[in-house]
Amino acid sequence: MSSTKDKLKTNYEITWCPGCPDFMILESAKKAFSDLIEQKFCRHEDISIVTGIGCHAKIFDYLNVSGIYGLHGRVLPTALGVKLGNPNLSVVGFAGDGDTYAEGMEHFIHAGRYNADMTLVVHDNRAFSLTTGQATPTSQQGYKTKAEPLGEFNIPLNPIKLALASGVTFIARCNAKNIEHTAEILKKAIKHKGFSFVEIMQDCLIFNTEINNLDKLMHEVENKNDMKKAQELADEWNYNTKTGKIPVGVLYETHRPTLEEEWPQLQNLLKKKIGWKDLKR
Ligand SMILES: Cc1ncc(C[n+]2csc(CCOP(=O)(O)OP(=O)(O)O)c2C)c(N)n1
Ligand SMILES: [Mg+2]
Repeated sequence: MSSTKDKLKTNYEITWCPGCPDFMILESAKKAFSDLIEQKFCRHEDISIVTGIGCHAKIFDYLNVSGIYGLHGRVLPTALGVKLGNPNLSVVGFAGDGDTYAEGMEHFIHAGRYNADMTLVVHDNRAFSLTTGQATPTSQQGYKTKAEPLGEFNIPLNPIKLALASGVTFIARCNAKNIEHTAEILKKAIKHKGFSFVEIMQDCLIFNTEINNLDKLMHEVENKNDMKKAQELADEWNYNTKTGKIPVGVLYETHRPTLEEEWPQLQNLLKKKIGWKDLKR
């Protein structure tokens, strides 16, 4: 008999570059989903994923769960549509750094404000990798690409600071290479009631290689409800250097009413349970 985790596999040929940390994120996601199913937090059919377009988005083909393979930059509005259609689902978006912080930036800010009960996982390899490595908002200054042969001039964005400013109620960062830790963080994020954001630091073996292997700078933290501490943690690293300290773990968690709780029609949908059992309450 196959295990819960085996049931999350598909038979598609995996076309990521050999050794890409996307394999590790896939493993973490399978572990997190199977643990949540086994703990009866949700059923296999209650999980719905949405992806963007990019290397990261191929995860859609490799996870045997329902969902929508979306458009570049539009993971969050699509995920929100799924959530509004059936608020009993555990909705998880897998997006790229280009996807989220460039093409989809406006959605990121508003997702924080709305606080719908769903999760965004960003595979942050600090490059538009599928389209051969152009600089994204989290690429370091000086990053030379075919499109920017003189090097990236602009300062990088710090998505953790932006998430804090946008009202995101769960903010975590992890290292793709640490599968166990990433799976634990993903479980916490999915269990969090409200919008959760997981920034996964991911090496790209082909393009922005200069910023790979920052593992030694990383240290694990756990911070809840302390905004000042969260801001200090966000400031520990500016996405521009190979020095400094990079906090990983839950950087901030707080609670405020979700979009579903504020919206009477959604309350009615939740009560109807339309074939799904709401196990969170
Ligand atoms: C609206 C739109 N703009 C641009 C593209 C071209 N495009 C497809 S994938 C991609 C890069 C994706 O980069 P990222 O989101 O960082 O994902 P990665 O490949 O690094 O995982 C781009 C620019 C597109 N498909 N749609
Ligand atoms: Mg990328």
